[in-house]
Amino acid sequence: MTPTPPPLRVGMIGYAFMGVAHSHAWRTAPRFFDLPLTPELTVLAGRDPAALSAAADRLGWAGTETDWHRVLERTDVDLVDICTPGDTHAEIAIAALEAGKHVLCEKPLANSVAEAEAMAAAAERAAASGVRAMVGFTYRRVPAVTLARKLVADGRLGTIRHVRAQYLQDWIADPAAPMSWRLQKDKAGSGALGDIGAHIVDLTQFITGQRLTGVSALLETFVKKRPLPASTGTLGGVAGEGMGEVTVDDAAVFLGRFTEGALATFEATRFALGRKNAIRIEVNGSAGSLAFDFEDMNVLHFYDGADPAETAGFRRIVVTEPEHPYVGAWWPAGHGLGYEHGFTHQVVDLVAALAAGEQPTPSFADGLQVQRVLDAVERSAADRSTWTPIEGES
Ligand code: SOE
Repeated sequence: MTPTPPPLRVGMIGYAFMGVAHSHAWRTAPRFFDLPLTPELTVLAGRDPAALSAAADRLGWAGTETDWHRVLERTDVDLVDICTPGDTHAEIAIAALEAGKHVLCEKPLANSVAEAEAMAAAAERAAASGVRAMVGFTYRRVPAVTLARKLVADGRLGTIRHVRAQYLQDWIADPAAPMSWRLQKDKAGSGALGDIGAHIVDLTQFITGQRLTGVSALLETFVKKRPLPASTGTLGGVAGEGMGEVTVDDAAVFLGRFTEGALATFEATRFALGRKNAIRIEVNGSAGSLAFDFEDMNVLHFYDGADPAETAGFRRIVVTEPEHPYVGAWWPAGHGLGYEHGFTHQVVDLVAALAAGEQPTPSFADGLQVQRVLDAVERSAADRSTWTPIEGES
C-alpha cells in the first residue's frame, strides 16, 4: 500500500458561494489527482454559530471557529483559505501570513491598490521563510483556457494584434433584484469591474503572457437603489427593510494596450440579459486566432492561418481528451467538465507548488498588478477629459 502523503490542514473563512466552491475543491482534489499533500478540512470560520455549524456539517469541515483570529492561532492549521468579501481580505491575509500560514485568497485580491500593496509586501516577507500566498483567479484552470495559453506560448498565433474580452452576466438586470454586498463599495471595492472584470483582465494577461500598459474607460451605474431582501441569498444578499443604495458600477467598458502592442477591448456587466456567465475571449494574432466562451467551456475555437484557403476555418477543439490540461484525471475521454473543476485544479496546482517549496501562481504580486489595472480603469472613467462629445448630441 502506498503511504498517504502528509497532511495540509486547511482553515477556511467564509462559507457562502465561494466557500462552498472551495470546500468542494479541497474535498475532491485528492480523490481524482495524486497530490503530494493530503488536504484536511480542519476548521471553518464564520460569525453566526448556528449557520456555521450547519455549513461545516454540510461541507465536510471537522471543526468551527466563530472568530477568524482563532483559526490563525491554531497550531493544527497550515493554510488559511479566505472566502470572505473583499473588505476583509487584507486584514486576514496579512495576519495569516504573519502567523506563518500559507494563504489562498479569493479574487479580487483587495478593495484598493494600497491594500493589495500591503498584501503583496506581506507575501514577499513570508516567502523568505517558505510561507506562500496565492490569489484565486480560478478560470485560469479551465482546461480550454490553459490550452489557449499554451497555443499562444507555442507561437501558434504569432504576434498578438487584438484581444477582445467580455464577462457578461444578467443577475441584476432586473431593477427589483435585491441588494447584495457585491453592490456596496465599502464591501466589494467596485462592482462589475472588480467582481468579473478582474477575471478577464487576469485571463487575457494569462493567455497572452503579456500585461496591460494602459486603459481608457467608462463605468456606469444603471440602477442606483435596490430593495433590501428579507434574507441573504446565494449571491450575498444584504438583509434589511426598504431600499439600499448601490455604490458601485453596474458595468465597465474599457480599451487597453498590451505590452507587445496588441489593442484590447474589455466589457464587464451584469446587465446582459440572457448571458448567464459568458466569459468570452477572442485573440487575433498574425498566425492564427482563438475564441473561448465559458458558456461552452469545454470548447476552444482555433483558426490556423497556415491552413490552405480551401479548408481554412475555425476548428472547434473539444477540450475533453486526456491529452488536454487536467482532463486526464477525470472522466473517460469526451465527458466534459464544469464550473467547479476550475476550483479543484486550483487546489491541485497550489498543493503541488507548496509541496515543491515553489511560489504558486497567480501570486499576490500578480493580484496587485490586476488591482492596479482596476484602479486605472476607475481613474480613467472618473476623468472625462478624454471624452470627446459629438457635435449636435447632448
Ligand atoms: C458573481 O458575479 C460571481 O460569483 C463572481 O463573484 C465570481 O468570481 C464568478 O466566478 C461568478 O460570478
